[in-house]
Amino acid sequence: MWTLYQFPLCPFSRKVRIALAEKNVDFALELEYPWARSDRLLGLNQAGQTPVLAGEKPGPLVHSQAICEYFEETVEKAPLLGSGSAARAEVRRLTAWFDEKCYAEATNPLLLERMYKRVVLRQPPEARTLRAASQAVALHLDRIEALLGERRWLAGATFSLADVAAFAQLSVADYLGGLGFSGYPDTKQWYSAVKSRPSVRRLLPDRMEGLVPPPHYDKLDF
Ligand SMILES: N[C@@H](CCC(=O)N[C@@H](CS)C(=O)NCC(=O)O)C(=O)O
Repeated sequence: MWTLYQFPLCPFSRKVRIALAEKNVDFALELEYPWARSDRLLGLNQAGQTPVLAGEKPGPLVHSQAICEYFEETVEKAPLLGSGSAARAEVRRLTAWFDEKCYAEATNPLLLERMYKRVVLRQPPEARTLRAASQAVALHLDRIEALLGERRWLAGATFSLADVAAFAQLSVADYLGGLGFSGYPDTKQWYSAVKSRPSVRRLLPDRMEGLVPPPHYDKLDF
């Protein structure tokens, strides 16, 4: 059986967990905190990053996009990249947008200030960085609201890896108290639709040790 090395607030591990669950691929979870630099994680991935998927051939598979694309190519059920070159290019563009820009500008600063400083460094968060992260979250919500003005799902008419990647980033911000939907009605409806999927409901009960999410975090009517 596959084992996913991850921690509950790693957005890239969430992306992989949702994609694998959509495709009905079974896997166990093992906890790894990248900052602990464990020999086990470094042995699986020299970069010392999560997620890593191992335990079956051709594992270990490293990097969320490489893992998701491996299963896209090998499991027919629940295609997540869309059909046709143009559709796939759009799914990949938006997936990269959330993986790279949303993570760098919004999720990662929130993780550093509200998770890493609290749980590992035992330091208070910096208000200036939190303000900048919150402005970045709003910019990404603006972008999503605009996309949903034209489409049912982020990349088009069907649920795709772009929705998975966006939800993975935003749900971490949500856990950390950094997400609100005031002024974003279409985004709230989309977030609720993604949250209701069985693949997503499975990961909502997970908790990061030492950090309690807001009460609405795992509720379907939030
Ligand atoms: N692009 C990679 C990013 C993975 C990543 O940045 N993981 C974070 C945890 S959420 C990590 O391991 N950070 C520690 C580090 O970069 O040293 C992917 O999609 O898998």
